[in-house]
Amino acid sequence: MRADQIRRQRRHPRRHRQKERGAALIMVLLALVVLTVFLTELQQETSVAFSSAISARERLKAEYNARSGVNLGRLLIAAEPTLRNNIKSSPLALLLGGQKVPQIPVWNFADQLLAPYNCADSAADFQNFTGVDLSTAEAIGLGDGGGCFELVMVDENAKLNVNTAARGDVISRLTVARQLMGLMQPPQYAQIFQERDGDDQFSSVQQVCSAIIDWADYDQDVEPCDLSDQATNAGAEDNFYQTIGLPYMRKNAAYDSLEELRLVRGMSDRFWSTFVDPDPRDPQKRVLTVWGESKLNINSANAQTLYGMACAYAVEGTPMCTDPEQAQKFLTFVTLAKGFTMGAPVFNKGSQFLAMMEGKGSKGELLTSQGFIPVQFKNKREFKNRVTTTSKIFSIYAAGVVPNGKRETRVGVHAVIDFRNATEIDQMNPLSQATAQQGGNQTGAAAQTGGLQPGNTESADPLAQVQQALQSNPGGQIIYYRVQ
Ligand SMILES: [Ca+2]
Repeated sequence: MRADQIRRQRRHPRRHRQKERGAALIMVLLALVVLTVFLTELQQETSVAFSSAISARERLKAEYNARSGVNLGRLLIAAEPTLRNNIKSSPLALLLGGQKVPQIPVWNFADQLLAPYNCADSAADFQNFTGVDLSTAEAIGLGDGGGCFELVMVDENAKLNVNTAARGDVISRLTVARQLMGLMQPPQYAQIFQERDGDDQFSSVQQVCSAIIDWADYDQDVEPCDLSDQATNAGAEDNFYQTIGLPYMRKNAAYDSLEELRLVRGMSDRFWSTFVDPDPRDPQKRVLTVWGESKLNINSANAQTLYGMACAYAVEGTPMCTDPEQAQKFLTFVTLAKGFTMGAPVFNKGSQFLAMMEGKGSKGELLTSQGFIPVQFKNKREFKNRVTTTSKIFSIYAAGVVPNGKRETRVGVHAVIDFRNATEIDQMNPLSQATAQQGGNQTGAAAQTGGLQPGNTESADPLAQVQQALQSNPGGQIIYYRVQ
């Protein structure tokens, strides 16, 4: 250091020290700024991760609540034959047709009947409504705070099944053609077929009917949807879908889902809301299905489906199928009657429905007293072959709901269950039946409902074991499953 510098330092020692102190302050401030930014970032990231973890947890909970709903719904259907057997020996049987009690539509009351297994709120409602004391029942519901499930069960046999066309035989195709024409041909719907469809094309009733059938049947021949006796072979299927520039072709195989119908020629929003699914929030109102059997359940079908079915087999020029006023009379009568009977089965067999439509019997008289002109049928035997009073395929729409503060997480599950090959609970393992009889109650049968076998199988008769192995799930088979 030079002498004059030392001298200057000695003269102003404080100024030098002050300079150094300022630098430290700036460095501390800088560090604070960096730390604050870092912390804010960290906090934001953590809270985002936390909320997404919470919502994933809630979604999972909701999905499992919905799954519980589906399984309980399956159990309810599986328990229906047991309920029916009990009713047979009660005074109620006289009201429902003596020893031939038709299938009880338990599925219409699924939400109410399964309330004790739902969340605490629903269980409390059930308790207040029925007077049943649930306080002694332990751990049967979803409890408090775990969320609830909402359940709607729909009978797929109550809808007209377009997949019948995929069976490959002429009679099945003709059946679908009849039913579709019965549904769409009445004059009140003519306007729909004069408008442009979803593909900006025009399609007549016959063309739409053919398109729906040709999509599902495996062959390459056009189904003419011509129900007159002079019907002739209409030739090969055209290449409509390619011609109008769509990136797909006719499938020539069964529909996998109802939504697939949207791809078929002639579909428009108006068509959909008139003939397929009038109210997406209420699946009971749906008219068509892809999962049912080829038989329609006349007890659970809605008014419009019954109308289509009756017109499919009525003689040409029937007033109900050509006069909108007559059609309205029928629709109103059926809707009112359904409200009045609260879903209880009305018919024991198809012939009773035919008699009513022909104006015979007490129901027929009631219908004609409303100014309804009786219907004449072309082929009664075929009609009877196409209707049933027992349903085997059901849709379960279950929604799991989990509340969290002001938010609510909701997950929907749509499952279609086929009970055609399901073993009835009463026919399950003969060993457990014997135990149930000894106990004099149904606890043995109830223990079976989960499809589980009792633990002590070692001492069982080998024949019974083989039978056990061959038994199918009493809860039916899932043929369609979709989480929404
Ligand atoms: Ca085809």
